[in-house]
Amino acid sequence: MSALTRRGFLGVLGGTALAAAGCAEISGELLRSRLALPRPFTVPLPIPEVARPVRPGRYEVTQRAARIEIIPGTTTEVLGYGGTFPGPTFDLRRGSRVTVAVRNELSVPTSTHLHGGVTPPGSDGYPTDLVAPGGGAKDYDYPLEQRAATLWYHDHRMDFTAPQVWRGLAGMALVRDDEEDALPLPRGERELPLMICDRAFEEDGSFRYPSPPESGHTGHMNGHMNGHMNGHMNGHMAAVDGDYMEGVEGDVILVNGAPWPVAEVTATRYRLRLLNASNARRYRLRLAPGGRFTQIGSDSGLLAAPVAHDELPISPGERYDVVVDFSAYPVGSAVTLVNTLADGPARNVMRFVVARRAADDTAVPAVLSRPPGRVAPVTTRRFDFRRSAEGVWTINGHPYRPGVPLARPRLGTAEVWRLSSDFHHPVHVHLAHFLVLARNGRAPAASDAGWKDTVDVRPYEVVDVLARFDGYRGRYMLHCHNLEHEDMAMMADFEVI
Ligand SMILES: [Cu+2]
Repeated sequence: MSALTRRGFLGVLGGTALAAAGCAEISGELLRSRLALPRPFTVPLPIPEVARPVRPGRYEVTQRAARIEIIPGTTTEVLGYGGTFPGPTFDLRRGSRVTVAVRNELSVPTSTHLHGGVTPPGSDGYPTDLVAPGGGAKDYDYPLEQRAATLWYHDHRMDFTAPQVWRGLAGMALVRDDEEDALPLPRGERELPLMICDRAFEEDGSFRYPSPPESGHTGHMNGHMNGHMNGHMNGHMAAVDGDYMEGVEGDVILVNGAPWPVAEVTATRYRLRLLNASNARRYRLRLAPGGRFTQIGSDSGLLAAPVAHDELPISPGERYDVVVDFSAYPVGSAVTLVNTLADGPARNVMRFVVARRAADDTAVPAVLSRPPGRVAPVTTRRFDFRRSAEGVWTINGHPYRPGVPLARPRLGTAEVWRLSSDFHHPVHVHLAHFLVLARNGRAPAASDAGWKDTVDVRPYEVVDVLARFDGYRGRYMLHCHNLEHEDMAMMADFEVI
């Protein structure tokens, strides 16, 4: 990147030059760890605890700081749901309403968003709907009137989502239903939730994150970045150093919070629920020495029929529900999940070791489910995701303006939303689920199949999605799920009327 900082580079040359420079698939700036990286494939894959209700329909979880061992031989202070990273996995059922009482014993405010949830607006984790630090609490109400799917939850605090998720405030939530239960898919120990994210570490094992010095303090509501106040209710504060405004990528890949873990598997089918929980890093996942992913589900539930992939691109916030058949490998094989977009240590994700044969009565049926069909859109709207000349990330030219909806879709209707972009912007829509209709006017990618809530919009791409507004009226949002972009104002409200 020569002597220019990346920020200067972008500012001078813009994204076209960035793409031309061969960085077309890279969506952030690498932050290197200051400690010796651990050897890959030595730490066993952890499986997060499953949250237990305190009584039927009610969970209680406390956000607190805790010291855990992530890099062997060091400890890391995490901000965790339940003091763990990842937080506990919520194993939920369609139509079984639950309340999750979140108590905040951290020193920073939080707002919890159930990503992929069809959730009433008051429980959706609006960025200014804060739970106060030092003991504040909020009951989040999740009716879960939605199809079985792999969801996740994470902090959504205004301007500080990126550093707070980086420090640990994320976990998975699985919704199950009768339709899915009736399928002969792998389950139990052969169903693995895999939260993939990258991090960097300081020499002492603490998380490394490029916060500017002033954001070490709290209560800086009158701070702002690049002079940009533009209707921002509480002023805009950069939680990340400007050199990293493209997004922060770490050099250590964690799966379920462990660096490049290894999982012993039997020579049978496994269901892998893949989640990219990274702030900015995109992955193109492959199996080495070879193999296929049989995709059975997307962000928002089971596909109508399975789709085979040699590789899967996954941008921040996206999920793929896949089956891998390890009987295709000789016993004793090492099967490595790799990211072909990265070189160096971050190319590895995790490893499976095929330990022994075992009986397998599972199958991937040719018909998986009956997802909701397409309905005719009532209108088309455009949302342009772009870095402004002033150096903030905007939607339709505006940095985030809380309370100013860019759209008012009607409950029960569908709309085409045309998403255009100057860079990598994984666009996430709250509440509404959508089908990808087209990329640059052409057919979507095979990996775009199914109902989704997050779509990878790449530099100079125009992606058309058909979004259904079902569930609730009220205030929701769409935003870029590159968390640094999100914090630098690439969000907008919409109101379902
Ligand atoms: Cu973005």
